[in-house]
Amino acid sequence: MRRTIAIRRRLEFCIQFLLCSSLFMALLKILQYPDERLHTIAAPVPEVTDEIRVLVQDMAETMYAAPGVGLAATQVDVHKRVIVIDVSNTHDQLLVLINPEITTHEGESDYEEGCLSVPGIFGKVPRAAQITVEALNKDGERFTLDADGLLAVCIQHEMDHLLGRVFVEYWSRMKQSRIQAKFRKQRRKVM
Ligand code: K1U
Ligand code: ZN
Repeated sequence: MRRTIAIRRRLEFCIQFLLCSSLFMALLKILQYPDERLHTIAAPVPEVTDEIRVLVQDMAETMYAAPGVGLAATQVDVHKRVIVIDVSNTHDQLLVLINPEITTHEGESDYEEGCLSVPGIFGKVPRAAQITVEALNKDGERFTLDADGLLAVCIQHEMDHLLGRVFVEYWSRMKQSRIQAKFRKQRRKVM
């Protein structure tokens, strides 16, 4: 009997914990191409406030849940220069870039890219292979990062989002029209 009560209490604790953590977890809606709002140019963040830190937290949770390796604020309909990235397999290397600027770039890279706003579409885009980026972290401190490989490509992809540019827009008009038609058809089916 005592064992049953103990198990019940433990179960109640677990349910309460799950309820509380989901109450504080905010998964944001990711805009889907060809949504016009993806073409909005994001504004610089004048000051890294608690409101920005909440946005960063929500964006990180949304990115991990998607799952993805990056997310720009533009994709969640917030038009501020904020990016989250984690290219690690362990999901414990969150990189926050606020007001990012690329200061140097070198070489050429042709990674296969994906986008949470254009699900199921993958392809190459011309990108620099190595970059140096300057940004603010979530505490408002300025830092400089040298990046290559997937991280460099991901930073460039997310910075394009902040400029209202989606990766498929590097491709031919015909290819873009086909992708747009596919997504419009999918949306009609859902509605
Ligand atoms: O911006 C986005 O929509 C996120 C995008 C970032 C990106 C990926 C690859 C090259 C350039 C930019 C994604 O995360 S797409 C999903 C993805 O790549 C992925 C998903 C699960 C595990 C590993 C990767
Ligand atoms: Zn994207």
